[in-house]
Amino acid sequence: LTGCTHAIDRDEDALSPVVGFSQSGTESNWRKAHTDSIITELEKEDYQVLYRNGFLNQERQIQDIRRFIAYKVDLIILAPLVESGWDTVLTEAKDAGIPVIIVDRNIQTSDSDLYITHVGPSFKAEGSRAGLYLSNYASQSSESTINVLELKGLENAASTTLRHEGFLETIGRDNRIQVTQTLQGDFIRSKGREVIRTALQDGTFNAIDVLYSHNDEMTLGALEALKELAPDKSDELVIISIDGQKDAIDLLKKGIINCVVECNPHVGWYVVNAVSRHLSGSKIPKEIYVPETVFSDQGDLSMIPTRNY
Ligand code: GYE
Repeated sequence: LTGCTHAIDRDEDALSPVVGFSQSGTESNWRKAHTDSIITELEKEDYQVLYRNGFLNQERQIQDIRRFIAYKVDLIILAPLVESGWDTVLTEAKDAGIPVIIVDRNIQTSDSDLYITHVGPSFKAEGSRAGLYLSNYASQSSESTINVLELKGLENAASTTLRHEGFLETIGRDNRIQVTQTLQGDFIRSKGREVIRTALQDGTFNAIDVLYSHNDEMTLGALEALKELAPDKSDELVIISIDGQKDAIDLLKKGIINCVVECNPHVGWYVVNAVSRHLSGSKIPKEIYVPETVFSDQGDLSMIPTRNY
């Protein structure tokens, strides 16, 4: 199989099972930590891993899955870029008798038998945790309105839709909090920087009190734009971010970011556990959530474990 970092010659009688892993991309340190965690834990358990990077392109991921099917892997792990559009290729995997485990973002499908389980965060809970930080903040504030700019991740990605839903549900308890502006940053730092720069230039950013950003990369981009065009604004702005990359935690410690909702990339152990249990014939739950927490200026920042991503 060409292009795999872990390419091997397929020996059908080999004892260790072969797992094909289609990752959506390499857009953030979070994503790289997620990839490393899965590959490291699989290899620890002697699985042979075929890794493919989808370069943020669903068509490429579909082709990668087809390669895995042609190669007759024992199991496929898919970290899907977007929610929909997987039915055809997953039906091909099913017809070939190859089980599929979804990791990170969820998929939407008409046939839930097309995958064994989903292993990843509860994105809705992450959105609620972000909203909870803000409604607690609001309860201590005497402002009559709190205007939020929501910087969203990629459209049609579960981590975007559910982080949005969970947040809205939670802030709805306090009608002073309103999302007055929504921008799309696709989870990419440069895109976050561009859209915030435009909002600063056209003046729409002036009325914003809170930045709720769906990931750290976009938050870092937004902060670059603020530094360039409105250096004082970031002091008064409440900034809520998601992931927990090292750079964001450092800015939380400096008092620039107020809250970082953790999204846990260290899912490898959970994924391998699901793979092994499935391959040994055990039934596994359809949804496996990984543990996550929240870091904020309301907590003890010295307790945050050292970040390696
Ligand atoms: O938050 C972000 C990455 O889907 C959980 O994707 C993932 C998100 C993560 O681009 O950094």
